[in-house]
Amino acid sequence: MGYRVAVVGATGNVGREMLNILAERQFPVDEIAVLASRKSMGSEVSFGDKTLKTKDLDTFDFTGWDMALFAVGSEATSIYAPKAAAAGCIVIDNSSLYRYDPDVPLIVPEVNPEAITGYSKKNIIANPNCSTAQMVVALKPLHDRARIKRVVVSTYQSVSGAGKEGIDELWDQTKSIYNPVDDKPAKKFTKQIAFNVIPHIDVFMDDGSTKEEWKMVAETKKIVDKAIKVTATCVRVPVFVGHSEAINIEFEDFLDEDEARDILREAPGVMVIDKREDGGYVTPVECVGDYATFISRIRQDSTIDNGLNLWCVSDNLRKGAALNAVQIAETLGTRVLKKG
Ligand code: 11C
Repeated sequence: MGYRVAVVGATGNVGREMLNILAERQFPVDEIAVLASRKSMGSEVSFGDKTLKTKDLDTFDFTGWDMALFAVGSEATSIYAPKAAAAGCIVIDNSSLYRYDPDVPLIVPEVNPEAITGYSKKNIIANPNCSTAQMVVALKPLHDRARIKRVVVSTYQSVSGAGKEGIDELWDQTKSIYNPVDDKPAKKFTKQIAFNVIPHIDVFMDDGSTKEEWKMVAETKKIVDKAIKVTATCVRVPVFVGHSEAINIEFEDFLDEDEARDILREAPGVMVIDKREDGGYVTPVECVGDYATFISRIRQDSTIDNGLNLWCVSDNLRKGAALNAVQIAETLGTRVLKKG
């Protein structure tokens, strides 16, 4: 016996990846509903070897459905997630709406699967921001060994984090560089993204940081340990898929780079590719379509007593969004619902 699963926002980049990953991982599905806004109603999406027609989210009755994977913005989530949850359907939400709610668990299955039981207060589980998800998969096993005091992270985030409009803007601007008559001014991003980098993701906060940077701080504390201090600089780069991060970590205890490499090699969800030679590291184009969080360039930071540097790359549409949501569904299945 399997589950009755709804995918909300099934025509978007993340919704389509959720369907691909549910099929790839053979999640035990008895029935699947693909839901979208009325304007996309009737669009077709793939689920394994089947083609499914989307249904209208607005009129869908969630009663009797086990779980709904939400991949829509916070505004639509604020309307439909409480409706689904009230009908007894457990919501796994990819938006930021519930992440910081103390009554909603924020889950990365490799890191804090035990916290999933907290879902019952609101019938909602939150999926973290993509840049946090890949970082905490790398931090957790190192924290367990040597206690992390402080993290300094700089991100190099792909345009797919900003959705289809972000992808289109990089594509169109890149082409227009070679055809200046067809000028494509910045619309989705605040400055030209083709052949450029932009140190600004999401809105500005009062302290001068951006919301994306704030999310990395707040979410790392909620998922791993509230004692960990994080400071982040988040940057958009002209890459289609795959977020990269340069992470500097200060520990309470000494951790040798070779031991760190061994710990990460054993860690769930992590793939270490770390040869000290030309090309002996992972770049975003190589991680597209993969499940793993890739770690390279592991090395001691000799400017402090207990410091390490590393390079962390992952597919932001997968581990950063759809894969993590499906892993939450799997964890819910094995730890709570126990049907599959
Ligand atoms: C980006 N990280 O790359 C964002 C996208 O809070 O779920 C995901 C935003 C979020 O633009």
